Amino acid sequence: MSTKGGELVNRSIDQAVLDVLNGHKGGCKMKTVWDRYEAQQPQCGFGELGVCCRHCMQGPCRIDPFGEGPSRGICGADADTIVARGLARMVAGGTASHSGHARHVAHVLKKALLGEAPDYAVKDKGKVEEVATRLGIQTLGRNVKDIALDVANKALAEFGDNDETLAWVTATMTKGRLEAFSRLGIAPTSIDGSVAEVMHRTTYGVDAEPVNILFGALKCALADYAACHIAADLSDILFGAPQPVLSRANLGVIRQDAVNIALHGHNPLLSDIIAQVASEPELIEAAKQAGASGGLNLVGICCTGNEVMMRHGIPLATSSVSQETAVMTGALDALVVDYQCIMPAVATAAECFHTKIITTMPIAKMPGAEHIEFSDSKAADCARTILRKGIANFKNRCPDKLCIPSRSTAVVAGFSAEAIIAALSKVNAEDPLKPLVDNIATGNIRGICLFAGCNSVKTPQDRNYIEMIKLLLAENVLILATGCAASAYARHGFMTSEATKQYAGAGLAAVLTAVGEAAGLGGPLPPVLHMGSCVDNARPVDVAVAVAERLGVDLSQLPVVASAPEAVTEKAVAIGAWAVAAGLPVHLGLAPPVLGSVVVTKILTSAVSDLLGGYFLVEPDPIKAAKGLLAALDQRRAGLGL
Ligand code: BF8
Ligand code: SF4
Repeated sequence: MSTKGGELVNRSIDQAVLDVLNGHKGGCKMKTVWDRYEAQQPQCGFGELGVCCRHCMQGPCRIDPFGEGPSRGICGADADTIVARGLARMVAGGTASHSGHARHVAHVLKKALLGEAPDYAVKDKGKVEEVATRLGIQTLGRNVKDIALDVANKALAEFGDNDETLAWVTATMTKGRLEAFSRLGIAPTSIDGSVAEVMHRTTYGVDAEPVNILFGALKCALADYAACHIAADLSDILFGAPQPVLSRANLGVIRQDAVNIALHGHNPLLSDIIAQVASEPELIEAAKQAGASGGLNLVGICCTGNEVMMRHGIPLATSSVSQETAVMTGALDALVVDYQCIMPAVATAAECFHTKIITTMPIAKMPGAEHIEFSDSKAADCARTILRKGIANFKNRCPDKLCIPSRSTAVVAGFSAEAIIAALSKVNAEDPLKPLVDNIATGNIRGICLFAGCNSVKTPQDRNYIEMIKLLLAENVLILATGCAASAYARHGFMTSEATKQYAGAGLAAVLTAVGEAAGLGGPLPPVLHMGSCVDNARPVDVAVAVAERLGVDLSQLPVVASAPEAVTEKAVAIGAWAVAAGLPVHLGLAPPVLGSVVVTKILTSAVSDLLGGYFLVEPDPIKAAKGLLAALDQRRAGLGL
């Protein structure tokens, strides 16, 4: 088995993934994402540069990047227009996904409060108060259900027609950001409206001005930010704000002696209920009766995995690009999916094994899968039905096909903004942010880097993450992580006290030790704080905004940067765009399809910085990328006189 990049090792640096790729018993029919990537070579250069357009049926049109062929599409659109339109549509796709997730949670919260979804209830009363207060909803003397209903209604109103800027933007951003958004005309007033507007302005014969299109994309991206924040807030209300929790990560969490059921996708609405009912004695007994002495074992994949790890300590099996390897262990009795980042290839992989693929959402079905429709009015019954399917499938497991790597690492996850503030308050109860701010000022913490985004087949899985972080930690940069970035650091052992001792520079290690010990963890905080799934990227913003307000500066002045070194999805593009709007330098390890336009590339990598402070930094080499981020942090420190 070879690949474009050479040996198998070039597919991933996760040894558990390599163990399965090397040792699986799926036979020669078994193909993975890496085989299919190889079969796609060479990929279309026009597409890679973003200079092809299919927005009308006169096309497809493509622009010759070398200047020898057509410089305009049939309608007259040039490379700048075509690239900007394509990028804006990626942002709209990402926003539609996050906002679909957020709307779903908001509807279920409302139904729960009206008694129409009896398996859900307000779990975190403190969060209801916190969100309501932030939004200016009256809380004094009111019962929590009424307050929560106002929050749910306010969230649902964000999707429709509004005259004002979205409440979740106004209530969670700095004054300086809000002024910049209004000055540039990018403050969104409707989540659905922003997505629809991008689709409108990028259709045949509407917006041809690349700068104007990019402003439209930024407005949509800010709607994506609001949607992510709503999803995180409302999930906390229903299921509790995460608190530090011990767990494990990597394929070794799949157990030979148990019925293994993987939860994959993004939305916790079903997976949290599955996590709750999985401890019912009848189900555990049923698993034992089926022959699994170890009972029931839930594991997570992708962001659903992050959600259930953060709230229930359920171990994480693997991340997006390696999702097929979970099936290839031969020990996954069911793979339960909701939506987003689920490769249809899991059903193809399951043809070589016994795994039952179960789809649950009406908008996300897949050939080869069994569909058990999720009903929020009967969520627990639905969860039990799914678990029983997995249990019943245990008997079909073929012992000859097992290939479970023994590798897994310990993880401390669950660092919501609330959990971070709570840990800091153990050091200074009066002023919890003071230890953080003081240590940034002294340089013990040189800056903060948020790692987000996916694992891509275009680079060895996890390599960029791991090489970058080793350098950044040694240079005293505190790391926050979400999504598949969090998965990478979890699987490689960066979310433990030991990792702080091994990798953090002296200043950072001292701070993490002081906070960890004060918080009663019996050792340092991990050097990488797992803040959750991709919608949870709103959580680090909350921390950064609190720090900015404490210092009386704007987000664009803080020594805070972000990186998506292996980004894949439209959702990652939307998040990257709003992080730039929030004022952050944002590193991308793989170039998005924009390089066919010099104008768009220059705007994204430099001109936007004059307007918003944030900008994209594209650098495939992880060491150069880490150095670039350090330089950006130092520039900001100098700007603050540090
Ligand atoms: O929302 S990091 S591959 S799993 S898109 Fe998907 Fe990317 Fe993973 Fe979560 Ni986020
Ligand atoms: Fe070609 Fe213009 Fe149609 Fe795009 S919108 S396919 S550039 S004619």
